[in-house]
Amino acid sequence: MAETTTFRNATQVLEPFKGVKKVTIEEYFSSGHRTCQGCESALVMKLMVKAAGPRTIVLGSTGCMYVANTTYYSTPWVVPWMHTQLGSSGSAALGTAAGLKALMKKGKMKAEPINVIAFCGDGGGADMGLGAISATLTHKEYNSLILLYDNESYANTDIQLSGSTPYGAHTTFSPPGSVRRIMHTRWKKNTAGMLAAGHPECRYVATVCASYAVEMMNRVRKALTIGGPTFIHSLDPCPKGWDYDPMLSHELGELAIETGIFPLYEVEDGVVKYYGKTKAIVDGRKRKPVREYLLKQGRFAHFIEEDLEYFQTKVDEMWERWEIPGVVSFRKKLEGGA
Ligand SMILES: Cc1ncc(C[n+]2csc(CCOP(=O)(O)OP(=O)(O)O)c2C)c(N)n1
Ligand code: SF4
Ligand SMILES: [Mg+2]
Repeated sequence: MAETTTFRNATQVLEPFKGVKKVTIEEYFSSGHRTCQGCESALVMKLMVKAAGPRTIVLGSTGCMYVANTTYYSTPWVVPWMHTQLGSSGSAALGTAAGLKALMKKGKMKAEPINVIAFCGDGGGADMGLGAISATLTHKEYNSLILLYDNESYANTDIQLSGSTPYGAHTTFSPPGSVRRIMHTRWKKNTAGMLAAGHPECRYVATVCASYAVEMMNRVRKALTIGGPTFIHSLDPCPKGWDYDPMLSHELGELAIETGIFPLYEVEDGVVKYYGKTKAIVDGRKRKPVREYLLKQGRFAHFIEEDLEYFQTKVDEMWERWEIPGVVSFRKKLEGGA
């Protein structure tokens, strides 16, 4: 069989949606799941696969988006889907992309571009599966998207803290006590920045939030169109783990961006581009105080004034002292100082 462009890394051409009215109506993640009311990660699944379209294979590592989406004999996935082990989203993406390419090359299946998306949670991606994701991002000959849905805990096993859990949050591994109030003292891992900086041949890394649905879907479309392995990090409010009324999910996503806690950006061929409300901040709009975001969530209910101030100082540092604000955490030298 003659070689076609498919074997040279052809991808589907997925033009960006030009506004919400242009978004396609078909759903590929529909009813049949049992995630919590207000679960943003479920919305991320729905938008992710809506953006990708029907010629897509979804692979998902263990976590809420596996367990709550696969009740016996019931599934919300309209496209082919497979579960993979907790730390394996990277390996599953690479293996599937390579397998498809080999089958098409041997003429065992029709040669056409098929999207391969592997998702993982923060536990499965930012912690346990980081090595496999890193390996996949170096294999530029295979097209795949790894999407990390970050609900900031190991949620499925009852909200244990992960490397992505914010400073001071109350989780089952960090309950505030009367002797020690703040049990989790580490700052959140900068996963997207780390993966972008560490994989110079990966053509596309982006951060997204489903509170900005069209912008989010367009980043998924770009990641699938550009070619090679790509990575998207999505911040997902989780009513159960973050302890808030489910009706606040959308608002909390917005506040995470408006306070500057979770910057929205894309790194395309090594060039950083901020977008949405984050771009407005970079262009001079004042960031909202972090307390507006933190105090809406029960996981920070034990915070006293000094904790809020510490959190604010750390976010200020991200914007004022990081070499690339909100993206790369190398510190700029202070004028006249160290
Ligand atoms: C190797 C391995 N260790 C532990 C588990 C138990 N386990 C299942 S889901 C899960 C939590 C995963 O957290 P995350 O990736 O953040 O996804 P979430 O549950 O938050 O959606 C854990 C620890 C497992 N399935 N496999
Ligand atoms: S625990 Fe959080 S991530 Fe898991 S299903 Fe519920 S809201 Fe979604
Ligand atoms: Mg998680």
